[in-house]
Amino acid sequence: MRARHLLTAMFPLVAAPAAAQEGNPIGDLPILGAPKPGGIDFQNAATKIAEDLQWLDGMVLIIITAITIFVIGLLGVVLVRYNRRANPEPKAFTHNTPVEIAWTIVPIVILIFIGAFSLPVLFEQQEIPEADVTVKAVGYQWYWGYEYPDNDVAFDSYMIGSPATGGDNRLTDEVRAQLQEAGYSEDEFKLATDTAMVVPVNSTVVVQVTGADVIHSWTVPAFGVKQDGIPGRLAELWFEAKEEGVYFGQCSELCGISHAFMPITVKVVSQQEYEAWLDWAIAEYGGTPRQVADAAAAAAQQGDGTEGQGGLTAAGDAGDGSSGDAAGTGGDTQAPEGGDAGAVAPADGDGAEQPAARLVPDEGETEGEAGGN
Ligand SMILES: [Cu+2]
Repeated sequence: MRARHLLTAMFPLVAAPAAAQEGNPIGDLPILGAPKPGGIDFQNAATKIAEDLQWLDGMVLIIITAITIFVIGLLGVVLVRYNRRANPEPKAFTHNTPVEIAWTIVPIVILIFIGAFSLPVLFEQQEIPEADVTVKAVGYQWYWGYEYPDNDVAFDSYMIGSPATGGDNRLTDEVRAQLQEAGYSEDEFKLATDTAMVVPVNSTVVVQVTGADVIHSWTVPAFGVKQDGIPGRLAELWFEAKEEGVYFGQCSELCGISHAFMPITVKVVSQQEYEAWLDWAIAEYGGTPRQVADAAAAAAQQGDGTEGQGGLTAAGDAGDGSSGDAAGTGGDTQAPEGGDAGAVAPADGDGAEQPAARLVPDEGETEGEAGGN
């Protein structure tokens, strides 16, 4: 017993993931997006998308309930009034035109009513706005990798207690110690990761999701977002978190034996904390310092930017903010090494930083729409 305590006490020094996080400026945050034991409701909505989704769910639930009660009532009436004893001589007619028209029209009206509310929510999710922060989430078997393309920062995010952090996916005393060291409790086991995706509060975050090996799915329930990460494709989702805190998600596409052990941890922090973290991450993981990246982005937009965008197949792209921005990003990330941002931009503009162009390279207009609204 005593030795065990000693071990627990020693372990944070040896194997805690926090060791790799030394100097990380992000302090304690409340855990806002996590499942509750025995819970059946949604997690608290942390974005407008999640609020709208949950409202829609409630609204449709009312309609479903009304329909279900109505149908059960009808069945009850039929059972009582038209059984063999109560109604020994059944009528012989087979058609009733008014009733048939009603049971065709009424469901159509109900579906149109639902559609009138659900389509705007769908568009809200799928129309990707101009990003304040762009993060690329790459699903691997079995962890997530995050990249901040504007600053060339990239790191991996492993579940605390996974083999990569010295565990075997089980909750042991060492794992408890690791969780504690990283600021979590054992309730967050299988949710907490050693590193986290960090984003600023009240900012538009665009997450580009892809898979490196098989299909994964990046999901954070409190944000109301879920997007499959498909190898060879770059899909996008967006959110704007309203409150600072920790939000958890899990891979939501069965992706192999350790599918259950590749959770998602997102830390939403203030803008200042985010910038401090970004500077720390650039120093920790390597990347382009913010000032250099911003200057290069500005240069690319002024002069060479136009050229860079012209190099893309999309005419619609150059005109609209978000995609144009991404093209500028393509240029600026290369600028420190390549020297001339403009010369590099056309070549790498359709690389990792140019999602829309990748998906539909020949259709400028579709692209403009997809990226722009
Ligand atoms: Cu997965």
